[in-house]
Amino acid sequence: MSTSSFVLATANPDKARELRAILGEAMGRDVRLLGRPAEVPEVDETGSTLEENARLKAVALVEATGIAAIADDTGLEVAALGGAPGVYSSRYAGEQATYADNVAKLLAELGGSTDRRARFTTVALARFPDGSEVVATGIVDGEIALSAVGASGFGYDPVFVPTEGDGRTFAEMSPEEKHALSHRGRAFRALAELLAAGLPAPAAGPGRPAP
Ligand code: ITT
Repeated sequence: MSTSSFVLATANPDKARELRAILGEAMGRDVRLLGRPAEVPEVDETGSTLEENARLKAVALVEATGIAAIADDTGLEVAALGGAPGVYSSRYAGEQATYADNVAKLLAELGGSTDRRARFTTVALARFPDGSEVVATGIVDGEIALSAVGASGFGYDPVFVPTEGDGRTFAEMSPEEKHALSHRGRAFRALAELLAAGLPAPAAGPGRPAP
């Protein structure tokens, strides 16, 4: 893999900011990250898995720009809701839902449930113009808080309390604290290691999402 320039496939500025911080730290000067060109239409996330959706986004950007692309797809699975919102995390409260709408729906659906276990999973995918790929997964387990707390981060961060933390939600942490524990931090540090080693995506095993 000789490419050291990538276009970021995400249309979400909050995710782009996190990706630049995590990959900047993990890859330093080895990588140049270009923003998604505004004229590229938003990609329909029609896949049924995080990996399929990450691939759809990366392929669209490779086709539009001719250079390698980096994409991620992230889902929040809540045990008491049978794994919802999962791949529908961004549209949980409807197509035009805001972060606050999604958080409000999640808290309403969970109600007073004592089982508040939850998991964020990110599939990180680098796709090259020759069709080769590198894929890595990052997971963080936690619990859904009883109410939203904190103003950092984005999305479901105000209600997600990571198990390995100190009881604060992701939205109460600095970006560095969140990235050290987060699904996205883990997925992209693993992706950076695979890219540095120049490995193609393995058929199974570490670095691939669980079935
Ligand atoms: P792109 O597809 O353009 O990358 P997106 O916002 O649709 O942007 P995802 O499908 O990966 O990105 O994420 C789905 C939603 O999950 C996202 O809109 C947030 O509401 C939530 N989410 C993702 N990462 C999160 C994080 O680190 N913390 C909290 N919520 C997050």
